[in-house]
Amino acid sequence: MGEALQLQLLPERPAAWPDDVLGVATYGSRVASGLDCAEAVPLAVIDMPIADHAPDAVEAWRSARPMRAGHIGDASWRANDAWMFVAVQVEERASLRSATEAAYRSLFEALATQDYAYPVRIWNYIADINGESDGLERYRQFNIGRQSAFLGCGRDVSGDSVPAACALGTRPGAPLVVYALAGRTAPLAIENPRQRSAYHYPSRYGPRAPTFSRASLADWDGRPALFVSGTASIVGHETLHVGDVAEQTRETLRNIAALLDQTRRVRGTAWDLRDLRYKAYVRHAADVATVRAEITRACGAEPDCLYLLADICRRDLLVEIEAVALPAAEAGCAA
Ligand code: 3EB
Repeated sequence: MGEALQLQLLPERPAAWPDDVLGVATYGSRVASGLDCAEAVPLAVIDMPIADHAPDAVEAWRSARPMRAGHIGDASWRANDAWMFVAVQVEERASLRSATEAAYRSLFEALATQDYAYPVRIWNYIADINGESDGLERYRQFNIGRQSAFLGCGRDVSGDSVPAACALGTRPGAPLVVYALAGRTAPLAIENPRQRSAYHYPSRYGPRAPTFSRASLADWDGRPALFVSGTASIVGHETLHVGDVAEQTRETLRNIAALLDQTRRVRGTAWDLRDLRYKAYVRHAADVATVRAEITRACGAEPDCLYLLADICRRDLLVEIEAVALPAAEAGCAA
């Protein structure tokens, strides 16, 4: 693997992690959920079934430069001079809101110890995301805790420095799992002209708006990497095509295409839907074939996409799609 950030998807955990692994997220319901602190690399274990029969999917982030690693609070991290990966796991004790605040404080603390000022992309996995506890939908509680940690740590909750993110549901009782990639230079947040910025959603979606940008463009050594947040069938701030998974998938892909257009306008990059690598979260197993067919049609050929079964943060959403475009690996480097 080369020096630029790389993402590799493996069918199972290798016996040992290569030296250039920054951090790992595993999906699947075979392994126990949680974060394994005994591992040599930060490992976010997400208890989420894979749609393709495969028991596990291992998402390994790699970058061939000298690494250091550590733990602080609930966070486990590994970093080189360009990228930092942080995995956080918090058991929910008092409330999801306080667990979220604790997770984010650990995340920001880990970044600060290594002078990584800029979280670029954050993945959030929340047990029973559409359930209710303490009289409020759990995703809304999560949003309160997240926003209050951002504010408490002196971070903006709107505008250019808000990281890209996603937030999906896991099994009730699972711990809160958050993982992130961060950099030392400010990424550019990209918003979607078709959608209200999530940090400006009206309060009918919850007392505190979600703190995330639609995409984040990082530039390392002149090579841009684009992280597209979880994207759904939302135009303005409203869910469209309730009950119609094919139309929701098409609307979601129109949103991602609009983000790529916007990225082209602000930075002159030239990515197209077919250049991205995807993760698709599908609420109902019976809808996976439809989602796959729509993604394949929009890309012109079947893209690299991991299909997962998950609850989405609004009850009326049936699908959410995230994506990345990474610099090509340098020629001549062994895999
Ligand atoms: C949306 O656009 C759909 O709370 O971090 C997408 C990506 C969504 C990230 C988050 C939520 C989040 O509002 C949901």
